Amino acid sequence: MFIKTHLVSLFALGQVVGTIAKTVSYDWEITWVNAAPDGFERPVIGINGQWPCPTIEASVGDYIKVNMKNSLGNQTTGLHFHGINQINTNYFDGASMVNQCPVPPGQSLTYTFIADVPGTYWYHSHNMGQYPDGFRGPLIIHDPNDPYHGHYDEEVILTISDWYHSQTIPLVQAMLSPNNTQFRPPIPDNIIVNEGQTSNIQFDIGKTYRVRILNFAALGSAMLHFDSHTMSVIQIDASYVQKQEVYQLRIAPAERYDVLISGIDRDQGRNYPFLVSLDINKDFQVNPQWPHNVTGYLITDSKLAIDSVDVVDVWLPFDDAHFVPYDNQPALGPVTKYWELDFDFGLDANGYPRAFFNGKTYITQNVPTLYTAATVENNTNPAIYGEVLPFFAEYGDIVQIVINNVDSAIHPFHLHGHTFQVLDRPQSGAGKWSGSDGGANLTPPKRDVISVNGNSFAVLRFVANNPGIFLFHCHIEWHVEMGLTATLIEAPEKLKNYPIPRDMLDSCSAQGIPTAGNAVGNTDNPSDTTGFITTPPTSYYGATWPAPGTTQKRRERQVRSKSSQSSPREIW
Ligand SMILES: *[C@@H]1O[C@H](CO)[C@@H](O)[C@H](O)[C@H]1NC(C)=O
Ligand SMILES: *[C@@H]1O[C@H](CO)[C@@H](O)[C@H](O)[C@H]1NC(C)=O
Ligand SMILES: *[C@@H]1O[C@H](CO)[C@@H](O)[C@H](O)[C@H]1NC(C)=O
Ligand SMILES: *[C@@H]1O[C@H](CO)[C@@H](O)[C@H](O)[C@H]1NC(C)=O
Ligand SMILES: [Cu+2]
Repeated sequence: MFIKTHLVSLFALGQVVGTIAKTVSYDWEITWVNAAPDGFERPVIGINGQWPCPTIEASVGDYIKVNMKNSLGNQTTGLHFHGINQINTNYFDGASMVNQCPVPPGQSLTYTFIADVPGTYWYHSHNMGQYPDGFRGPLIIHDPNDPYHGHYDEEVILTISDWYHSQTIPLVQAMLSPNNTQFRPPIPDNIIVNEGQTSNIQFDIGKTYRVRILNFAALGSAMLHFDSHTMSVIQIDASYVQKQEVYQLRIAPAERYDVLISGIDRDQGRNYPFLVSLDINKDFQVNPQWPHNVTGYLITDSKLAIDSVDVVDVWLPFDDAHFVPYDNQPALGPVTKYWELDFDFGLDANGYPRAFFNGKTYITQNVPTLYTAATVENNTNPAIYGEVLPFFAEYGDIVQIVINNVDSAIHPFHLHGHTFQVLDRPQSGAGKWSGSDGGANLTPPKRDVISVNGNSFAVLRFVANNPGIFLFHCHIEWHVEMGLTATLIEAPEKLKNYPIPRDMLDSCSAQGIPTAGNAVGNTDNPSDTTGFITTPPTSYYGATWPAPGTTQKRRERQVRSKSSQSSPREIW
């Protein structure tokens, strides 16, 4: 039934783009494998016994279907498709305990969604800080109607990431300990490019290359420079822009840039270096350190030497608040909902380091937020969701997000389910938003991640036209684990009775996680907050399965949810 209904719309879309839509299917078994991307061998999370993880590729209008089996043995998992808006398929957005239950070892899930907007995306685990252990890969949606068709000859992918020799769990355990009074995140051991350390791109004189650049990092931004070649940026976070020449880019965690680079006559007779530096500074403009670099080469002739270096004295990357959207769309307005978030670090009630929005830290609850919204009659009552920092937007609202960063470091913020307009994003030290729209960009760039400078702010806008539960969070994965997340509850009236796929409900019941009711699974009296988790746990086990000490609690919950009559509507 699920597949059939979608086949109808798929056919219709296929006609619009003038190509035959197809389903691209992937059968993925998730396992531990050993890899040594920088020469140091460690266990990483791979797919079908391989690492790096494969690239998903589709064309606009296609269906992407991923059959995922968790064979990790000792951790739960899940998949999020970063930048895909999951219109009408909010249960496939993949954030654990938000849109789905984590998938325990031995269980499988199928994600099926439409490749609706062309561009460069990625997929990654959105479960307990798991993607820095390697579970991530590119997701490319090709555009038969690319406005830059004919401007380039070949495509290549360039992924960049920070890299750690320890696994996520011990790193986060050390970070979330009371003696970490400086709120220090784990510091990367290295930088990797295309999940390794040699990055050579075949580069023919006379050809133009579309380089799809992605940053998979958990902390560090990437500084990128192609020596005396300019990059012509054509897309940012899967959003077309007016072609913009740049010499240097700073690519924050989770951001994507599609750039064109041409092999010109001057390049003849040598292989050309490019430099990728990992930015682990709070603010790269103040006494920066650059301990991790990779030099890659544009190979014009493999018989020639590969030895020159690209030296950068000062990084002055293009200000990414100044791109112009390809469609010149003006700023949305008038604003009908204001969402202001002041972000800071602090200690929780037990003295553990946490990150706060408006004085509150995100605490994972016992029922996925979507399942609460789908099953509780009054789903506009914030109290039923627990400490997930809920914010409500009605269908059609024009929402303005203001994020005030009172920390001296730069943080990249991401909203699920939308591309937003960046109306204002001033330099470091600009202070808090003044409350006026002065300085707002009238044709703001659109994207899904924005770097907010230190002691400064950003003003973002989007239309609430995608009913669902969407996280807004810092994409420094370590800060997610510190609680730097809020929840957008979008068009709650359209979430009542939202259907949930059978295999997703199965992965909840396999762990005794309730699938209906308030944040603790109370279906009889959802406004009763008894039993809610209101302080963050004092021990951290990440995605460890089984989670130490939770067996008894889960069994109790199982009893409670079995006794209840209501459960979400299923999709078969
Ligand atoms: C905090 O204590 C743990 C051991 O209890 C130690 O491994 C860690 O290095 C300490 N961290 C800091 C910031 O002092
Ligand atoms: C890395 O590159 C930067 C230029 O971006 C340079 O200043 C720095 O010294 C290099 N670091 C190392 C360890 O070579
Ligand atoms: C839903 O909950 C909110 C917040 O508690 C309350 O203001 C509102 O009256 C409730 N609506 C209904 C229909 O009970
Ligand atoms: C799970 O298995 C991997 C691979 O053997 C191992 O490195 C890791 O420490 C184990 N434990 C957890 C909780 O991930
Ligand atoms: Cu952050």
